[in-house]
Amino acid sequence: MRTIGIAFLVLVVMISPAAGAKEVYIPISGSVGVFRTDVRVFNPSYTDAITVQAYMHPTGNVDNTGVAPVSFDVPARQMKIFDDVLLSLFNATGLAGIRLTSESDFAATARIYAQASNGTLGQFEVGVEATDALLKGAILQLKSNAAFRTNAGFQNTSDEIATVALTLYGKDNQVVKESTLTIQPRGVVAPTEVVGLMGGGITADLSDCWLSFDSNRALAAYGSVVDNGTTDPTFIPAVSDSGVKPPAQTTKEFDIRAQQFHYTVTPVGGSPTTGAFTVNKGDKVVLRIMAADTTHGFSMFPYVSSRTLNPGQTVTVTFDAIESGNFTFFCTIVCGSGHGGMSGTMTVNP
Ligand SMILES: [Cu+2]
Repeated sequence: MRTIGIAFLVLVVMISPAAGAKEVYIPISGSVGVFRTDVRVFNPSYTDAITVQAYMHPTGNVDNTGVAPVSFDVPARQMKIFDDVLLSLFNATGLAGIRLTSESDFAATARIYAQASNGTLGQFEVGVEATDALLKGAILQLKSNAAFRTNAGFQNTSDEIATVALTLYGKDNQVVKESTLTIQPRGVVAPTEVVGLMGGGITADLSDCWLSFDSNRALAAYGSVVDNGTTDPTFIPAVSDSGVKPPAQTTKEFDIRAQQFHYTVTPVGGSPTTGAFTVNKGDKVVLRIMAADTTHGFSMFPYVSSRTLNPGQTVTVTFDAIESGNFTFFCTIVCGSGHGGMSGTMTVNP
């Protein structure tokens, strides 16, 4: 009993993150050409120094799971300065996302900027906490036309491949294009002009547009809109997208032939049956009903009100199968000795 108790305690300690443990992503940083990135790491504790592990994840959508961390301490109540972070912290250049972890609480922010002859031109960058990385998100307020360009970038916060469905919406909020992006474990997709990111071939008005993503792994995602006239850049963090896309509606079509004293039902592309057919809840149902010999009727409460079927004429009815169950249809015109038994059943599966 005591052994079991100790084993349980050890297990709990192993799977519980330490109080205040934190993980923060800087989705893009650069030390290349005129671009530099400054990072600040803040230790909120009044009493204790903290130790932070920093991982540099180069862009290029490569598997970065093998990257070893660099470790640094932040004394109590201090903001640690990493100007030109790739060079100062990792002794590296290029473009990379950064992952910061600690057993203690901390915060991290960044500024990515271009160096010009008369100063710098840059944008603030949110440090994305792991708990704020998104499976489904939207990047709003994007612009891609002659006046502005828009880049979007992604950092995979997991050790697994991320499969990401991207949907670009234009100025009229209609879907412009859908695309799939595969991101390697811990991979970083460099800021990519949104038209190219979606595979090109876009003529829609993108002067105000937005991008949604739906991923099986959590992402740190952002957009960056640059004024082509001034090169003024704005960093746009992704926001959560809680919308759930309804499944596409399926249309089921049937030809129904009424004759003394039964209904023959033939699904489009299928084999005829007598007096029965089946659809699924939510389907759009199209019935093309005709009388083959004499005048018959067709009624199926609550989906189809009573119709008269004159020989040679086809009556088409369309409805959404919103309610599941079995629904009886029957003849409403006295058509002979077997009229009373002339019926059938539509089954709507849940
Ligand atoms: Cu009848």
